[in-house]
Formats: sequence, C-alpha cells, structure tokens
Amino acid sequence: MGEPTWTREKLQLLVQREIGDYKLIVVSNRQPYVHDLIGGELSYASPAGGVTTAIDPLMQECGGTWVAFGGGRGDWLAVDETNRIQVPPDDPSYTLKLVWLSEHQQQGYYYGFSNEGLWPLCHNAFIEPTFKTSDWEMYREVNREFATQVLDEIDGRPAAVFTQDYHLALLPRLLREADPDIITGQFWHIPWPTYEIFRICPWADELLDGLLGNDLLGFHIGDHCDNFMEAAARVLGSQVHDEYNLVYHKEDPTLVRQFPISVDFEGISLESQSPEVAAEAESLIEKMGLEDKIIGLGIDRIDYTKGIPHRIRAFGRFLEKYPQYIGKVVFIQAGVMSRTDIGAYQLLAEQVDEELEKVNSRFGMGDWAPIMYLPDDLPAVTLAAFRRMAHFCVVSSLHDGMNLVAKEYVASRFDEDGVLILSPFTGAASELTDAVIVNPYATDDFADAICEAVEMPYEMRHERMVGMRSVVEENNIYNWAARLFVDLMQGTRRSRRPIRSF
Ligand code: GDG
Repeated sequence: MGEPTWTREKLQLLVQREIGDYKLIVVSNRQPYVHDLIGGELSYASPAGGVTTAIDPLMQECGGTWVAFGGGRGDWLAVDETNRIQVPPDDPSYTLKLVWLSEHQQQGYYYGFSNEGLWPLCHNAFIEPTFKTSDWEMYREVNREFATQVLDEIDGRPAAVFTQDYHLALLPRLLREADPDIITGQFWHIPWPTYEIFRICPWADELLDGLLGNDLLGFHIGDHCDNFMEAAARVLGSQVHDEYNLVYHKEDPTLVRQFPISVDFEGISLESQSPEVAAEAESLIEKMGLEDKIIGLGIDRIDYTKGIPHRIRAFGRFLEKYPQYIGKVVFIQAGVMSRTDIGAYQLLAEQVDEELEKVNSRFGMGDWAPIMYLPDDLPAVTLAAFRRMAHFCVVSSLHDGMNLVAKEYVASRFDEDGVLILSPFTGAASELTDAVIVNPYATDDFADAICEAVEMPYEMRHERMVGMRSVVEENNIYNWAARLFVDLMQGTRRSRRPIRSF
C-alpha cells in the first residue's frame, strides 16, 4: 500500500535502468503479433490477454527478441529470410523471430503433451491426463528446436531469457547446458499440482529438471510455489530452503516466487468509458431485448476448467428456487471455443449444450431464453460492452492459475457498481476478497450467491467494488512485469553466488 501505481512508462524506465548490456529474449508458444492472409491481403492482430500487454512494452523499450511459434496463416509471408520481423508492425522496435512446426510436431507437442497431458495434470478438474510416449518425444523435440533458435539469437552475448508457460518446461535446462551464463526465468501461468498428483506423470523428474534450469521460476500464488518445491524435494531429492524460496538442484539455485498476474487497469477502465463501448452497449441492449433485465455475465475460453456446466446448473437452480426472477434475470455466456480437436473439449461442448437445453426449455418463454449462449470469438468492444452492462459477473472455475476475466470485470467498472461472483479455486480469489466467493460444485450455495448478487443493495455493491478496484489498480499488469523483471535481473544474480555456501 502507498506505492505509486505502476504505469507502462515507469516499467519502461525500470527496464532501461536494469537491462544494461544484456539482451532480453522472451520465449512463448504464442506470438504477440499474428499475421493473417485474407484474400491475398496480409493483416495482423495482437492476441488480447495479459502476457502481451505486459511484455510488449518491456520489449519495445529494450529492443530484444521475442521467439514464438509461427501459427498465423500469413506469418511465412510477413517474415524475412531469417524468419524475423520487426514489431509492432506500425512502429517497429523489437524483433519477433518465428519458429516453424510441422502438423505432426504441433499435434504431439501442443495438443498432445501440453494440452492432453500437462493441462489436466495441473488442474483439479477430474479429467484424466493422457501421457503418450510419442507426444512426449515430440515435446522434447520442439523444446530442443526452441533452444536452438534462442541460442542462435543470443550468439554468445550476455542474455536474459524469459520463458512463458507449460509448453516449454525443458527449455531452461537446455539453455543452461549450452551456456551457464544465460540468465533464465520462467512464468508458469497455470496451477502447479500437489505432489500426490504431479508424481503420476511418467516424466515428472525430467520436467522438474528442465524447470530447475531456471534462475527464477514464477507462479501466481504461494500454494503453487509450495507444491512445486515439495515436488522438487520428493521427486528429485533437491534441497529446498523454504525461508529463501530457493531450490538447489545440480548445485544451482532456482528462486521460486509468487507473482500474481493482473490486467491493464487504467486502459480497461478508460476503454469502458469510451463512446464506442457505450454505443455498443446501447445497441446490444436493444438487439438482445435487455432493456429492463438484470444481466449476469460469463466470459471464458470454453474450457473444462472454467466450470461452465456448473454455472448453468446453478443459474437453473436459482430460477427454480427464486421464481420471482423468471423473465427478469438473464445470463449471457460469451467466449470462444478452444482446443476443439481434443476429445475432452468435444465432450464439454455437448455437456454445455445439454445443461443449456434443460434450463432454457424449462424457464424460456416463446423466443425468449434466460441464458444467451454466444460461443464466438467476439470483438473486444462487444466484450467490454457486456462487462459494462452486467449487474453481476460469474467466474466459476474448478481450478484456475489466476483468472483475468475477474480482474477485467473489476477494472471495467468505472461506475464502481456491479458484483463479482468468484470461485475460491482461482488465484484471483486470494486478492479479490470483496467478491461473493462460492464453491462452484455446491449448486445450492451457488444459486443463493446469484440471488445475493441480484439483491445486494447499492451501498454494499459500491463499497465492495471500490475495494476490489483499489486492489487491481495497485497490483496492475505493469507492477507484475516490473517485479518479475527486477527479480530476474537482480535477484538471480545475487542468489547464484553467495548463498551457495550454506
Ligand atoms: C491462463 C491461465 C491465467 C475470453 N474469451 C474471449 C476472450 N477472452 C479473454 C479474456 C481474458 C483471457 O481471454 C482469458 O484469460 P484467463 O485468465 O481467464 O484464462 P486462460 O486463457 O486459461 O489463461 C489463467 C492466465 O493464463 C494468465 O496468466 O489467469 O489462470 O489458465 O483476457 O477476456 N477474448 C476474446 N474473445 C473471446 O471470446 N477476444
């Protein structure tokens, strides 16, 4: 408390001060700018989301290189003969280097080991992980390919490499083996499971060994750090110094810290007040017949970790328990389908349809349905308008590293109104304690929480929203990036040497 709010400009000043002679390299599966080819015309888009928002300004300031998989239809046309392109396309200041992967590699590394193995392993959603040796081999191969590309980019110069997420767990070790002077940091955006769960992975030891090639490893919350350190101690026999959050493996320390990710509070708050968003909200209210309705909202990538069937069931129970709200309260569920090639996601789509049908056929009237389901990739202005219109927003994840939707809803409520219903199984629940916290599995409690949100008096909504807004405003995305960057550049340089002696 009391610290000045972090801004993009302050982050950039910090980067200038800290980076020195080091070349900064960011590595992720997804790229910050994706090129498309429509009717022979090349265009680009920047995927919405926290990571690009936070790291793009950092890269723009220090002019490093971002290495990522080239998954856009127009990427091959946009890059030069060395597979590089200067970005942002409108005002180039750093290099984006693309890595090409075959269909076969994407299948094994991305859909297979990352999303059918690691994703369910790390989330308590009761989906059994699939561990295929062929997927694992592809995961290793692709991690090696990324390492080759990163080392080529470094070319022996002093460098700090900041890796994103669970697709590239083996990369830091490969880098350290190739050049021990490279500073390595990684942020794991999803939860880290308990030892009892983690050890079912047939390659648990290799994953840990890969990640312990990092100087710094970040998770959203302390529980995930603790789970990781326990796994390192029990699977690998690593020495763990709890008081310093250090894990020693192969004589080298890894600093394991929590960095709760956030959103661009000010940007979202301002966007929400813009005339474009106001006009979009007005037009949606008219088109969707929402003039006199109390609106509930869910925005999610359609994923089995987000508790979408649970939320629909609870909304149905709410209408059953509190019939005075039939025809008065509507629920809008928006968000894009994802990973549709994977069986568990196809099953989820069927479950969602079944639950929707039950509620809408029971409580709908003529053309009118109490739940409006929009499983599309909606434009940012539409999502912003929904956030502005919604009397309450529901985030009912069964397990979630952080959940940015919760923070985006809070940031967008410049009017200091609105209620957030939040699952305790999200990282966000540790910070947003003024939300209505409810267990998504407890359908009756969940229905009551919806009723509480609908009936909450203005003074209480206002007080709680003000509380949540000050939390997100203070710990915004620039604060997250600054803390990570300082720990990467300073903390690791300190921990590498002196503490080794104890
Ligand atoms: C992982 C972790 C962690 C959603 N639907 C649409 C759309 N969105 C946007 C949201 C938000 C983002 O996507 C989703 O962020 P989440 O945090 O909810 O979830 P994951 O994708 O699972 O992300 C998570 C996060 O990494 C960051 O560390 O919080 O725990 O699982 O920004 O607004 N955006 C567009 N169309 C949609 O239909 N354009």
